[in-house]
Amino acid sequence: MSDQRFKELFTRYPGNPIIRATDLPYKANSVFNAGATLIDGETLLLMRVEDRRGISHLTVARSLDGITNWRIDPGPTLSPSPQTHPEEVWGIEDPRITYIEEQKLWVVAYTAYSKGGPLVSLATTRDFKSFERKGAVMPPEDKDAALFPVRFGSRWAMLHRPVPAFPGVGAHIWISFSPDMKHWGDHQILVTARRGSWWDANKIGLSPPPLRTEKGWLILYHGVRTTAGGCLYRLGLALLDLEDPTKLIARSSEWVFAPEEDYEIVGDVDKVVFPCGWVAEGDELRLYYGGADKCLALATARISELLDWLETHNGMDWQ
Ligand code: BMA
Repeated sequence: MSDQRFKELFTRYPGNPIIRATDLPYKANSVFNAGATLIDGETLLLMRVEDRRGISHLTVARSLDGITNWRIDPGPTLSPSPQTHPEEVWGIEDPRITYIEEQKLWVVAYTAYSKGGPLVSLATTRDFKSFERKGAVMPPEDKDAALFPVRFGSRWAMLHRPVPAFPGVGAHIWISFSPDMKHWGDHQILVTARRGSWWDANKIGLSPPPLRTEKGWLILYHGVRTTAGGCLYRLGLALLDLEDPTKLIARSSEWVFAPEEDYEIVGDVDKVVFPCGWVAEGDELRLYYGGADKCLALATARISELLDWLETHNGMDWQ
């Protein structure tokens, strides 16, 4: 339980978890880590569903208020396709959705679990019924990717998290650019994992896609702290320059959200909060996150409060 003496930036929906495996119209082990967007006046979640072989696919749920009465597709919406895309042989996971106004379509960045390790794949859709795959765009090991919704100059930009071959150097968030969303280059390290005892030491990754605000691109990222009792997944904030997203202008010192409730502490992987999507309506933000790799939960926040807090808790000097 959170400490009631201090106001938290994110408020959990009291009816959490909002979706469990038993809410699905078919048999599955778990439902978690959903991408989110608005479509036809409704909230759409593209949920990671792990079946009882251990292989994940993606399934759509829709709701008018984004909180209750989820209507879930009768079967998997997007299944791995190892015949046409061998890199999807062990499943597809953790989708992040970006709406590209210029092309009137959504780009889904997801993890394809290949025999060489997890990598970044992209697919596009106009209706979340049919999808067009662009295929693998980053080699393994790489995940936690999402596109920005606009071009910078003539190029698209993507955040992602490659894992280096040398474990000692840390896994950081990178930014890369592309003329066509298929061929990516100009790779640069953007947000580095801290070291030592920090909550975001050694391994970090993007959570939902970057969110445009008047002060910059708002980033929510997870920090993976390795402890004697296993890994702890917690969330912090960062801000990138609006015109030049290679410029990190603020970064939180403290984490802003951490596993506290039973459904976040105990599951298939304990002590994990893992958001892949958020939806902004005015100043109100709805964050959708996986709880302990087992269920889906919701928390809300005010964008203005997150930005104000980041100004007073900027930990840029503490790398
Ligand atoms: C990450 C991803 C997530 C998962 C998390 C905790 O590496 O695989 O899908 O929620 O680990 O197990």
